[in-house]
Amino acid sequence: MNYEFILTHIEADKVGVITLNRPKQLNALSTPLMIELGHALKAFDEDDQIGAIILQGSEKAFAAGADIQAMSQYNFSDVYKANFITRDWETINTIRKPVIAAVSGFALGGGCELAMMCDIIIASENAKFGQPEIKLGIIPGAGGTQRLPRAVGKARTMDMVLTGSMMNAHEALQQGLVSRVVAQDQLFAEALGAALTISSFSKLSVMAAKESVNKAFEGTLSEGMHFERRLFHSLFSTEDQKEGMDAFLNKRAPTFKNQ
Ligand code: DAK
Repeated sequence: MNYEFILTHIEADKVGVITLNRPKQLNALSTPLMIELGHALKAFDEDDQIGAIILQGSEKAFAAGADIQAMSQYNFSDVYKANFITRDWETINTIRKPVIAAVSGFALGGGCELAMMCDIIIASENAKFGQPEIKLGIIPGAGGTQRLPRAVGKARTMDMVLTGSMMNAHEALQQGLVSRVVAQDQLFAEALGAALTISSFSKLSVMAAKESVNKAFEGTLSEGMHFERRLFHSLFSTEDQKEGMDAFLNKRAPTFKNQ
C-alpha cells in the first residue's frame, strides 16, 4: 500500500516508526489516514524483525483530533448506520507488539485517545493533552471518557471533558498519563531508546507482558491475577526463559531466539 498521510521507516532493523503526516491540518485523523495507520501497524506487527513500534506526529501536533471538516457533514443516521470510523480506530488495539507514542504539541480529542491506545506515552515539554469535543457539541468517541479516568482519575477527567481544558506535559507526567517528559529535541531519541530496549528482549515475554498489563483494565483483580499467573507459568516452556536465566547466572548477555 502506498501511503499518502503517513510516513514509515525502520530504525536499526528493529523498530518500526510511523509518522502522521498531515502537518497543515495538524495531523487531523481522517478516515484515509486511519486506514493507512492501521495497515502500517499491522505490517510492522507481522514483521518478525520488528520488536517495537513508535508512533509520532510533528513538533506542533501529535494529532489535533478526528477530522472536523469531514465530521461536520454527517448526521445521526450517517454515523449510526456506518458505525462511523469505528473499524478504522480499532486496529491499534489488536497490535501485539508494544506501541510507543512520542507526543509533541497537541494531542487533542481523537489524538489524545490515539495516544492513550498506545502502550507507553513519552511526551516532549510542549505536549498538550485534551478532550475538547464538548466545544463541538459532541463528546469523546474513541475512549476519552473511559481511558482518561483510568489514567488520571475522575476529577481531572471530568474537568477536561466538561470544560475542554488541556493538560500540559508536566501535569500529565505527575498524573500518570505519560511515563516520561523530555526536551523536544530529545523526544525521538528517548522513544527510540525505549523501543530498542524492548526489542532486545524475548518477543514472547514482551507480548505476554503487554497482554497481561492490558488485562488489568478489564474485569476483576482476581481474574487479572489468574491471567497473569497462567502467562507467567507458560513462559517456562520457552527456550528464551532458559536462555535469560542461564545468561544471568553465567554473567553474560542473553541471546533470545523468540522461541
Ligand atoms: N480537524 C480538521 N482540521 C483541523 C483540526 C481537526 N481536528 N485541527 C486543526 N485543524 C486545521 C485548522 O482548521 C487549520 O486549518 P486551515 O484554517 O489552516 O485550513 C489548521 O489545522 C491549523 O489549525 P489552527 O489554525 O486552528 O491552529 P492553532 O495553532 O490556532 O490552534 C488547535 C491549534 C489544535 C488548538 C486548534 O486547531 C483546534 O482547536 N483544533 C481542533 C481540536 C479539536 O476540537 N479536536 C477534537 C476533534 S473531535 C471515534 C473516533 C474518534 C473521534 C470520535 C469518534 N470513533 C471511533 C467512533 C474523535 C473526535 C475528535 O477528535
